[in-house]
Amino acid sequence: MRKNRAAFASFAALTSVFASGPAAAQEGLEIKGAPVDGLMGFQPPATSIATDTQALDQMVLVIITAICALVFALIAWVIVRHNRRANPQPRSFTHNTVLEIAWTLGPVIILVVIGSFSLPVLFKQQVIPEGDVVINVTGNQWYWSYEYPDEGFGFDSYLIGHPATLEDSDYEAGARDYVLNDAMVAVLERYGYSRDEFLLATDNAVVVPTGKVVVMNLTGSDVIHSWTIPAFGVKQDAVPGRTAQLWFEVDEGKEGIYFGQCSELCGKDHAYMPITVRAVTQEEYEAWLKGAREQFAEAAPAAPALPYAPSVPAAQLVQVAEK
Ligand SMILES: [Cu+2]
Repeated sequence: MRKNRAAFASFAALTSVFASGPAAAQEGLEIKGAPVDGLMGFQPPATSIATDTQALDQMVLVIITAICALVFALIAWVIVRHNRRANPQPRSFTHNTVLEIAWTLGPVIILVVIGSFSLPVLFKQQVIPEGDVVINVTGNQWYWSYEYPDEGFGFDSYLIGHPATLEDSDYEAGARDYVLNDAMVAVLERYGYSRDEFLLATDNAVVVPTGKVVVMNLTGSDVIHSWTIPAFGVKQDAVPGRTAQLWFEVDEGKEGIYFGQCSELCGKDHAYMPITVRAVTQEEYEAWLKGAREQFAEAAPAAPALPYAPSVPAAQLVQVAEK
């Protein structure tokens, strides 16, 4: 009986995958950065940082595969040729200068080769360029707050399914906090998403222009959170009392919706504070800014009133760092 039910559940899951068809578009934007059932590996890269880190991963994978093959071959050779039966009288030497130099130099050369490729990628990630767009990000238990300090507005971003995103009529229709049911699917659709995006989609998305350098200043208001978009190749802890930075530039032509999730265990609703980024063209970005300035003007500043909240433009932060 139990087996039947499991089989039915997996069949139902399978048919729902086929029935849902292509990812739902939101305002003409395709969902490009999201996990896909049954796939392995990285999400398609949308920034040069993600392209570089994925290439580095491929290169290191080739190297470690070769090393493992060599070590397994040596072990097999020892087992077959030097066991007690095949080699009853082993020789008794303990040192071999040539061999010892080889197994010291070999790994050193391999590490230098890997380092010569990995360090430039690391510096590219960690040396923060000047941003065309600066966004202040604050992790809260359990939602994200965003500020566009140069534009003078900010907003909070909640998982669709969080009480803040549900109306009385949704509850009357059967919606329950954080539970995916038919009523919740209706809520997702109201926000322009489908059931596939449950636990990924948020009410307000971070909007960034493609082909522009985006610099984020991150902090936490309560505990450590971590901001990431896998397709961008960025992940940065948001630590209370500190301001950390990350940067990315979404490739032109890669306009779309990208998802990430808080990646530092931050409490009981850690699983319910996803990240949604909408990468749009410069023109669409400017149009969004115009509407957002009005939409979010009334709202209180998103960042909490703490002395370390990064409510200052990046330029000032750089000045502080230089002093
Ligand atoms: Cu968190």
